[in-house]
Amino acid sequence: MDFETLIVEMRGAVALVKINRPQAMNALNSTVMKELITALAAFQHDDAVRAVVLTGSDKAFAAGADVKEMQGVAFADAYRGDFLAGWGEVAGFRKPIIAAVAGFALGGGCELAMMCDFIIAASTARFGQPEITLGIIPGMGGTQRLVRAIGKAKAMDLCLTGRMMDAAEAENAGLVARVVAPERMLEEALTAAQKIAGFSAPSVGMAKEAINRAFEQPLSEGLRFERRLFHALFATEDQKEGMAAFIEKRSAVFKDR
Ligand code: CO8
Repeated sequence: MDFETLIVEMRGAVALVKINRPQAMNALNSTVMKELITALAAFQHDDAVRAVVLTGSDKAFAAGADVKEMQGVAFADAYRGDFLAGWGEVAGFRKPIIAAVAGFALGGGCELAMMCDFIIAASTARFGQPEITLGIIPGMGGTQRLVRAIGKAKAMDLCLTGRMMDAAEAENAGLVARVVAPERMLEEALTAAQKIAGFSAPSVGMAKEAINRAFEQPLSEGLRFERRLFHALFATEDQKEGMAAFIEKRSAVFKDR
């Protein structure tokens, strides 16, 4: 796949997607959005892609939406065109997607990382929602996903002051799953993605779906939803294979059936 703002490489069954706008700290302009949506739509239908790692450069995962592109936007156009709504497609991606974050993940960059299933960060990573300094607020989930990830106190602190959080604070707060040395970050994310890619796709997909459902409904409904998916997996060949492999002390060979 050839893109202007993305570099896509296959690493086994994992698609590695790098945001590549070095001149603008990987700011997320409309081309990045369109290209990422196009890439994810292609991955969704490609059986060779079993997981995705989304990353940036060592300086910036993404320093936010492109301020230079946004500056002249008028309210009526933003409203009528549902400006930035397309980014929701990333959150709706059904295969596993890991954000591998080094350097700045600010504004839309932090929001994009939070749309992924989990974040593996380099110790250099810095997260923040500096929109308030520009006279706006987060527009793609910052006020909502951040509260769920790190709670009201820190979400308010970040969104109201515009300050940045380093990787250690982000890990302590629960935004980040793992923090590793910068030179190990990509390997760590690719290894995690390869591991997930080796499991049965229906169980991976259902685990993701059930966890995401926790944000949408009360506990009793979430537990019922989880249990129904759990029951459903007993209809798969992979459940029989996974359990037989455990009992026979061998590795499971999953067929996604
Ligand atoms: N947009 C456009 N250009 C940018 C952006 C950006 N967000 N960030 C950096 N750049 C550009 C700079 O303008 C500069 O370009 P030039 O060389 O032409 O002047 C180049 O990248 C390098 O940047 P700096 O010289 O500023 O580099 P520093 O190392 O001094 O600073 C920072 C790095 C701290 C990251 C700094 O660039 C910065 O503060 N950037 C802006 C961060 C920001 O405010 N982000 C929030 C944007 S608003 C937003 O994201 C709304 C979200 C809505 C939803 C979006 C969905 C994805």
